[in-house]
Amino acid sequence: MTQDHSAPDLSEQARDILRRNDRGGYTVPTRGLYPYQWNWDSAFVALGFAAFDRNRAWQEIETLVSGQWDDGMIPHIIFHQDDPGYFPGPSVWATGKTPPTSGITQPPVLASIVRRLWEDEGADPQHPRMAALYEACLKSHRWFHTYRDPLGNGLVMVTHNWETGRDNSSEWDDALARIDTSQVGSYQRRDTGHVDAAMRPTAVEYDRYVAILQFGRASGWNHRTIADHGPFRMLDVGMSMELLRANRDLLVLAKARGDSAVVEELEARIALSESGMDYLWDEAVGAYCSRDVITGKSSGLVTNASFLAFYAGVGTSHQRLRLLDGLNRLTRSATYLLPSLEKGSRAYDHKRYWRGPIWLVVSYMVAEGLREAGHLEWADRIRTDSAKLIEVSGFYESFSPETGAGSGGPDFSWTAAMWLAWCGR
Ligand code: 9WN
Repeated sequence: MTQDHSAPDLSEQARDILRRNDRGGYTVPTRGLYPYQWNWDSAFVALGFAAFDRNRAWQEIETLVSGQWDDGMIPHIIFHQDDPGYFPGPSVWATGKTPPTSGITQPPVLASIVRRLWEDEGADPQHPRMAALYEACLKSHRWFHTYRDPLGNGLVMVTHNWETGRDNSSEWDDALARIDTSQVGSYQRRDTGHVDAAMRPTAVEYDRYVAILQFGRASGWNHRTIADHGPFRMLDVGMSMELLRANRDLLVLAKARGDSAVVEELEARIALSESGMDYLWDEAVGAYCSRDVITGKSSGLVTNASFLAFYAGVGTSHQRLRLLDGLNRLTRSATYLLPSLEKGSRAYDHKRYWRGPIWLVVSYMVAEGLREAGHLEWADRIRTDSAKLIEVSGFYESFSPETGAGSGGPDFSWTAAMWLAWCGR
C-alpha cells in the first residue's frame, strides 16, 4: 500500500521525532544508536525546533554550551547520563569533566545557527540569549585559532576523524592507514548492534579511531600536545569552510553589539582564511580537498564538503566554474544530490556512511551557499532532491544517492530538523 506522505503530515512527523528524541533540554540524534548530545547535531536541531518552539530551540544550544571546556573547546559529545548502548562512552574518554564529555570537537556551525535564530527574532543587539551564546562561540572560535591552525593560514586542522563529522570519508584513509593499532586492546562496538554493519565503518577502521582516542587520553587531553604530536592531523576542507562561514556570521553579531575589538579580530581571521583556502585547492580535480598536515598531501577527493566553498564565500570565478562542473558530473552518476562522495571515486559505497550516502545537513549548507551565490537552480535541485528522499524513505540518518533508500538510524533528529527548517518548507 502506498503511504500518504503529504507535506503537512511529514511536518507533523518531523515535530514528533524531535519531541520523542528530546531528553529534557537536549535531543539525542536518534534513539538507540546515538544516546547522547552531539555538538553539530544540536546546532541543526535548534533550527528544527525554531519552526515550532523558539524557547526549546535556544535551550538546545544552551545545554550544548554547558559542556564547553575552560580552554574554549565545545566537545563533540556531552554525556548527560550514562548509556551502555554507545561505544566509546564517558568512561573510555575519561576527560574528567562535569558534565562528562568527549575530548574532541566537531564542526563549528553554532555561530551560524545562532545568527539565524537571532535574525528570525528581529536581530535585537540586546537579545539576552544571543549575548551568552555569542560569548561561547567566540571562545570556541578562539580555541580553533589557538590550537587548530598549525600553518597560521586560517585553515582548520582536525586531530581525530570523528571531529569532522564525516567520520569515514575516504579523505582520511591514507592518514588512518598509518595509525598503529597494536596497543588498542579489545572492546565491544555497540553501533553494529543497532544498524546494519554494511552501513558503518569496518572493524579495522574502528581500531584506528580508538587508537587516536587513546593517544588523547594518554596526554591527559592536553590540546597542545595533541595538536603538535597527535597521530592524525588533517586540514579538513569541511571545517575550514564552516569556520570561515561561522566567523563571518559571528562578525555580524559583533558589529550589532558594537564590539569593535572583536570586529577587528574577526575581520583579520576572515582575511587570513580567505587567502589560506587556496592551500586546499587541488587543480588536478578542480575542487577544494582536505590535506594531510604530516605529509602535506592532498586527498585529491571531491566530497560534498568541497562544495561548501559557496557557503564560505571563497573561490575565484575559475574555481567556482570548476566546482559547478563537479556538480554537473555528479548529476550523471547519482539519482539524487548531494552524495558525500562521487561514484567511481576510490572506496565509494552508496550505503556506507560518509563514502557515498547523502547527509542533509551538508546538503543544506551547500544549497544555502549556492543560493547566496546566485546559483538558484542548483540550490533548488539540492533542496527538492532532499525533500524527495524524505518523502520516499522517511527521516533516516543518511540516504543512498542511487536508490534513495535510507541508511543508518531511523527517526533522525537532524533530518527532521532539515525538513522543518529547509527542504519541507
Ligand atoms: C561519532 C551523531 C553523529 C554525527 C556524525 C556522524 C556520526 C558518530 C558515530 O553520528 O558519528 O561522532 O558514532 O558514528 O558521522 O556526523 O554527528 O549523529
